[in-house]
Amino acid sequence: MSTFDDSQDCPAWPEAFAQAYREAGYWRDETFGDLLRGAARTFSEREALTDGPQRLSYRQLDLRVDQLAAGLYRLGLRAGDNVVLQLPNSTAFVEVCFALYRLGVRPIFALPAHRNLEIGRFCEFAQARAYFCADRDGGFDFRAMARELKAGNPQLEWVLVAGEAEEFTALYSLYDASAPRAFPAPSADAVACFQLSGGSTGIPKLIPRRHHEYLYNLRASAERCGLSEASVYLVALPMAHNFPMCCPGFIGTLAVGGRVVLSPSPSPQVCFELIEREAVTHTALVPPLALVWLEAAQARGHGLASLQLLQVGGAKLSFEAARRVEPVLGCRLQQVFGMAEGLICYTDPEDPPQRVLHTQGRPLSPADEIRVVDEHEQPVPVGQVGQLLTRGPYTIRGYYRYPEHNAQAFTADGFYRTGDRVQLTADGYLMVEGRDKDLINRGGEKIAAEEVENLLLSHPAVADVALVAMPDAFLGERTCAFVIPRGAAPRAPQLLRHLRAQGLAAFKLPDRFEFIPAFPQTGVGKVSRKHLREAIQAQYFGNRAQALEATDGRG
Ligand code: OOB
Repeated sequence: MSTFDDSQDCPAWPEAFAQAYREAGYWRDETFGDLLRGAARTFSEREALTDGPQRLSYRQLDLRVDQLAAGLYRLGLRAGDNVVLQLPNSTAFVEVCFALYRLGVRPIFALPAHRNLEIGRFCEFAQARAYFCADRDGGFDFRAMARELKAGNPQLEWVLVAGEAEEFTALYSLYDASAPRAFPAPSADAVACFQLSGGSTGIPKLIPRRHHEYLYNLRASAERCGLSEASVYLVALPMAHNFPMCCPGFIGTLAVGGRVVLSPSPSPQVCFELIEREAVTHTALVPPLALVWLEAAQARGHGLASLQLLQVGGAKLSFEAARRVEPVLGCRLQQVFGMAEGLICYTDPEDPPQRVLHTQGRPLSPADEIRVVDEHEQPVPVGQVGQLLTRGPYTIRGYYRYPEHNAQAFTADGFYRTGDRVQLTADGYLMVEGRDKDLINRGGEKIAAEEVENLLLSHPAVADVALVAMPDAFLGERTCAFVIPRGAAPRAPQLLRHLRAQGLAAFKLPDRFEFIPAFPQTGVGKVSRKHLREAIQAQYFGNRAQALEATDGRG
């Protein structure tokens, strides 16, 4: 067993908790590598993965993962190394992911939308030794970006490309069929991978997920969602995200011997055809996509016969949309309120409509501890709204290499301050009512206001800026940047060009700019984001007088 020590950089659970979670059977002595090996033994010739015309059985997948792990080992990757993985939904993603797990090499799961700025920060912060990317995807050439990344990151030794590699290393050239190899296996309590936290201000908040706890997360989720060997799970969202990966996601499906169908796009045009052709039973979406699917199904006049359960989460699903899922798509709805840091809440497929339509579910584990607290962190009575704190067998105790932030993000006794405002019902279900943290949730994609503000501030024509959420019927929230110009007001396209030039992911570009002479202030002289939000809301709904009043600088 590998003895790589990660306890310095990745805060772990205190021993008493670890022991209790092991004794209760939540944590087992199992790694992701073991999961696939076990599944290959049990489900051998059953189909594990469907990716367009390519179909792989459990046995084939396991073998290819071994071959790739051997090639990556020969290349020089070792247990405890960090790498950045940015691949579209594809067989390559699954194979790279499990090959790394077998070696104890730790992938940082970047999203396909991330660009130079984000990827560069991950590489630098985690001292990544390798970057895995596609050749091109969605009209973007990842090799061109990799060139820039390499120039800025001397520790980045390898760029591994799925597809046409140009001067880099082709992933397919690494599959080593010569002889099976044994590697020192990582231990079950080692860090398996890093998920990303919604917001970052410059220092990425990497979420260390360990083999045993993340496996508990996905196995318990598979059970809660009723997955079995007969299930067919469609990966419509980007598979790097915690939701389609482990809640229960594609790995939860593989754990129970089901079949995973990969979609290159979440659009109904692509997904409906796949669902019908492959008899898909389960899938997961964010609310804006659920709306698009509802429209598309309504337009064609019938639902999706094979689909049993549609999971929707990542942002709040409106009651109006929730209500339409069952009649229009012909499947059950499951609301999912989760976070990459850990806690996941699900409504149950058998719950009465009252719960499925109005709540965001109840925690996955009987060992999940929930506190709903006021501004002094005192518990509020049931039925009142407060901030959600949580602790449990799959909720992290700290971010990677970020002690200053951990001191704020976690209580002294290890509860994670989620920043979400919730209300707990008498029967233990949560209703998400809003948010304390300075994060904008654009249809499930999270944007840290401060990150975008800092980049805008580096433009010479920007004296000050505040990014706030504006309500949006489709995405839930969009972003509006209130800018105090320096001299003559710049034009929005100039500022967008400035942001793009710095390599910011497109989903973080402000949807709207407002130029104002001064910010409204709070009682103590801070920028009143509340007033700005109200101003843009009023303006959006046509009440210009009120908007101007709120932004005239006196607030
Ligand atoms: C999921 O994970 P993240 O890490 O991208 O974002 C977590 C945050 C939560 O703290 C909350 O603010 C928001 O996203 N959120 C929801 C929600 N689900 C997540 N807000 C309202 N209603 C919901 N149903 O987004 C995630 C992780 C695992 C499963 C599902 C989603």
